[in-house]
Amino acid sequence: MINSLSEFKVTSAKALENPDGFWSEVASEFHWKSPWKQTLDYDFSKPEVKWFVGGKLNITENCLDRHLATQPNKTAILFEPNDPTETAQHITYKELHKRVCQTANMLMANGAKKGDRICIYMPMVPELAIAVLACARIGAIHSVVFAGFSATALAARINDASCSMLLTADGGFRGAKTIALKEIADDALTSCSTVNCCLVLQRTQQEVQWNSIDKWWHEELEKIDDNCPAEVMDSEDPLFILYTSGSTGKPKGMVHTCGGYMVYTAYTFKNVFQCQPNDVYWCTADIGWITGHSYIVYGPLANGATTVMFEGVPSYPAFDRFWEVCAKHNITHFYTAPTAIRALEKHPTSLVEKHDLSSLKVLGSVGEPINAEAWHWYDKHVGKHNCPIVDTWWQTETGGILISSLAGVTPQKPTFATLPMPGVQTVLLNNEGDEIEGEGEGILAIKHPWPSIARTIWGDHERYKNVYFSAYPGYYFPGDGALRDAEGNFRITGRVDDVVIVSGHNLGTAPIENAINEHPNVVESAVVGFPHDVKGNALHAFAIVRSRADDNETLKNELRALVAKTIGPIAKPDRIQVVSGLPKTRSGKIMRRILRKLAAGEYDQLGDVSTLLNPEVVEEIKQNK
Ligand code: 7RM
Repeated sequence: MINSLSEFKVTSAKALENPDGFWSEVASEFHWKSPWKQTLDYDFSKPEVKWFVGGKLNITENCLDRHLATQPNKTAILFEPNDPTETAQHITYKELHKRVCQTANMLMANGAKKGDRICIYMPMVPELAIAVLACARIGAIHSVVFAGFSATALAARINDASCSMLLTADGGFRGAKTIALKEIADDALTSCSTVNCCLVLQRTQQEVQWNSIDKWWHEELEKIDDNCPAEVMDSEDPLFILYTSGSTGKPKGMVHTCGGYMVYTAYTFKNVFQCQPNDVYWCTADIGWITGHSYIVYGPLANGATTVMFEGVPSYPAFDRFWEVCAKHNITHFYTAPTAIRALEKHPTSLVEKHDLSSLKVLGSVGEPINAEAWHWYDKHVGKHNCPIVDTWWQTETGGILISSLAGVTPQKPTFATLPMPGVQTVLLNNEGDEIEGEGEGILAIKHPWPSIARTIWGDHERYKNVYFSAYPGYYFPGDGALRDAEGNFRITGRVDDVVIVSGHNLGTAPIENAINEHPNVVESAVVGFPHDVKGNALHAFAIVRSRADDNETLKNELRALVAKTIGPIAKPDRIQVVSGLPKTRSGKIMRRILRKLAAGEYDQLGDVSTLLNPEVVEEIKQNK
């Protein structure tokens, strides 16, 4: 663990000078079934990246078996249920190991084998983490789909990866609501021919329909023993697929591999959060997102930490639930998203003050740029000016944190993610693709691979190349803009492509437009983000319709319902505006830049609209808002 600023500087310099030597030293701390022959083999022009080539391992031995000798009775997963009156569960490393092995055997008994894709559509209960690890144990590739997604979105992801199995639950508790997961899954499976087994966990006990491929999880487990040797995996064998939205309607199945992902998530967890042996670490994300994969499951467990899994929401039963849970479990590390902070900031600070937060040592932020107001509120009311805040910048594609301060070790700067991790070579580019030196603002790019970079997009390597390696040859292009101060600290300014971060959820505007266009009365649509004080960004949809009614409320409701059904409720636009045309270039490309300014009400910053094919629509859009 890096313990001082000078050690950080020395480590970063060493990693820059000799990346292979640096990462091979980091990787040697893990349990490998056989050593790698070459540390790194890469060519960004292909693109191809391989780490720890020829090495054999199983990530679950590093997350579980390794700790059995030293700390079998330490809590691995601390589960806090949605309902605060339901008892929390402390699952020890020994018990977790046993349950993962048993579940792995259950998967195999139902036909799963190495290389199969298994879709996981589950609530935030321990069995979700166990299922993820059970897949990894047997070398099946997990594809977790967030339990807030619709049947259509679930089916698209199952079909894209040709999953042979689905793991789900009867339902899920989320605040005052229950979500009928099995019903949604049934709906999805009517269009998924590759799935031949569906294992159903009992969580809510609600009534469910039963199909020939369905089996109850608890009944299957009864017949299963808990001896399950870990499958031998190659470093570069896929560990999981996780979908993220892109600028076309089709989600991108990012593929992460076993060796590099393990080394990098474990290394960054250790150094960014600086967790000590008796600490209790809580990341409030859902395992359905990369943050949950890397920093609820794999990173903390690889370090033998205690990781909290929370089933509920920040507002249930009241807006002090986060603080109540912090006090109840003596949380030392609290990692959440700016959107949650902004939502909680709206409520009286007495809700924070009524709980004893003195156990807190480190706070974290992830998912979008944290604005100054939220940063200071977090620092003052939650951290009592006594906890370093790590603002961690990274992506589904990067697997782990690339830019962040190290808690209490390197300096923090409000609204800045600060410095890259050792071994991460971040640069700023101008529009021509030239590197900007020193202070400046531009496009963020990375010029050397780190171990957990996604290796491909499932089934579409060409798209992987086009999206991440073509805009600026020789660099990985994340799609974010950034500015850099004189000390080298980065502040991420936001997306430079058509992805909008709404409440920390990465939403592609294209699939939302596709959903809206499904409506028989819609001719064309464009969706853009605009700044929102709680969600960070919200969506504004512009729609051209065939026939205009005096009152468009019915249409707008239908469009929102269509989006909710196709993508999920989080993608519903806050505003829908019926327009007679969309501003377009002469070649017919929608000028989203102008729509973004219009949605933000920044009429004086539209720039020159005279080159448009139809400048008159800009005036119309301004008038009828
Ligand atoms: C981890 C995660 C990725 C996008 C990324 C950024 C934005 C994430 C920060 C941030 C500013 C941060 N993965 N983003 N973290 N922007 N500061 N600390 O969120 O794939 O879902 O989203 O999120 O735009 O490209 S993600």
